[in-house]
Amino acid sequence: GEDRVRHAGMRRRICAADDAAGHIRHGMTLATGGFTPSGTPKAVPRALARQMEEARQAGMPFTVRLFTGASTSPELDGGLARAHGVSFRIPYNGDPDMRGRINAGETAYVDTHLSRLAPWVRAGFFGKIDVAVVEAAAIREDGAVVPTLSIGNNKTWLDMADKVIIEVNEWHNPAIEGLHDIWAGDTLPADRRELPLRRPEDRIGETVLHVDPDKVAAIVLTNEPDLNASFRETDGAARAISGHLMEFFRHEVSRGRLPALLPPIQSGVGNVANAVMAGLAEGPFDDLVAFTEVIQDGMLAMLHSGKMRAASGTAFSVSAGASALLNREMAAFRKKIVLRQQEVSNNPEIVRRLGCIAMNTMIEADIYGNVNSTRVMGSRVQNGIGGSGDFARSAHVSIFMAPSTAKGGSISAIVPMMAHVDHVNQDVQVLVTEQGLADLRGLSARERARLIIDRCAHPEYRPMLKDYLDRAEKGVFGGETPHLLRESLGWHQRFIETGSMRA
Ligand code: 0RQ
Repeated sequence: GEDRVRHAGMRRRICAADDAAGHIRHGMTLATGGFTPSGTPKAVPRALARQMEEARQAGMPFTVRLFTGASTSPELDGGLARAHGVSFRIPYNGDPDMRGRINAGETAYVDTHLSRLAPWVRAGFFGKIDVAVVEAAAIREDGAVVPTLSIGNNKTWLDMADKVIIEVNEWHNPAIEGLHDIWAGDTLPADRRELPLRRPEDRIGETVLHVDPDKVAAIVLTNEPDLNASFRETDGAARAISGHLMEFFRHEVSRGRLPALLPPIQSGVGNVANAVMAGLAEGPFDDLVAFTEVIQDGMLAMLHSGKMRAASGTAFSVSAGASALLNREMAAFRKKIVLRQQEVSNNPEIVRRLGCIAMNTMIEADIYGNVNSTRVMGSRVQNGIGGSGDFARSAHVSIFMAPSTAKGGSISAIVPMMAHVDHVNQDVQVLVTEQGLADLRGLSARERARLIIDRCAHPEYRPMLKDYLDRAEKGVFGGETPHLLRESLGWHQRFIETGSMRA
């Protein structure tokens, strides 16, 4: 353990997790590492949750404002939420307990584009950061910090926090040093230069993070893997979505609209995204590259087999098995993978320059091709927009996908009008469900509606959608994007009242 902390001054800060957590007090702003469970600090959040719970039992208030990279772990988001310890949360959450607190109105939630948080914090939009807690694989003699399996916003947290706590996790293969690329040019707009990144594998910065040793209040030694995600078995709908997408790519290449060496791909996480990676692994395209946010099992397998040449991201989201493989073969993976801070991994300037193909999962789309990624029935937040907006708007081709129904068929993922919008139709070129694929490029609103209903809607809901569109087109206010405003949100209301969108 201690040999991983090679800076003499910082070595003197080694202490127990409970003592480290003692630096965090009621009302403070806490900024942590973690982007998915990868790189999420472990011992200090556990200790903090205990201390919050004890305070609560004693009738003392103990809440923090929590800033992270994105989602974290059941111990950090979950543990603090269960202790009623979070008054404010930004920028993304995937934990069910935290989601419960947010939806109950107990935790104020700001759901924002992941590439924007660090620059906005540096600009002072959200006040000061009191304490940062990040994970490292080692601290070098020169005090430089070797990150673990995510970068997220850690550079900005180390730069901006008054006090820093570092968990040094011995579990990681020392060969991890060199995996990361930390760009130093994270300036405010007036001094900002172009990001000199032309290929996903380009390295434009340093392999380590820096921190003022005087700010380091505590170092905690750990030795444990991340609480890895477990993927569900790929189901039929996900496989069908992947099949439609592969056919679309082959067709686009044969028409000369996409190069045979596909542009860098971005892929969201989850069951459907994993099926798409499996489709690509078996498909005809070689030398794939990814410019994405999260590198998950499917991508790692392609990097391992050579099907994918290189990948850029800000974090891994891998199963326990893939995480063990990654750790074991880190020296080889390090040559093909670059982890960056999230304002670079998700940077719209680079996404536009590279011409990425963005593939994200949605909750629902409306017949005109607007997409809701975040709010169930318009009001209950699921996770957050995450990086989908960073990529979707700037991508060469932006694709959204989902099964055509949810909750056993009682919900149609294609609705007349959405109760919440994350991605406007201008940022949605292709929609895919297990039913089929709708290529919306160059289509008017009325044309998009016909195509989405025919290709993407579930057969059970298709007649209802056609009926809505027919009547809307004939309506007195028909217009270019025909709607019947009294009915347009009626499907959601019906679900709330009856438990089903079926008429
Ligand atoms: O509910 O958990 O109660 O079963 O939403 O849906 O089908 O498990 O799919 O895990 O891929 O999540 C859009 C939420 C999809 C995710 C979303 C219910 C469904 C289930 C989860 P249960 P699934 P996924 C770039 C990518 C935004 C961020 C982003 C997401 C639960 O992909 O958060 O794009 N995206 N990041 O039953 C009611 C509907 C529903 C619905 C699904 N129409 N109505 N409930 N659900 N559709 C950044 C990264 O790479 C991270």
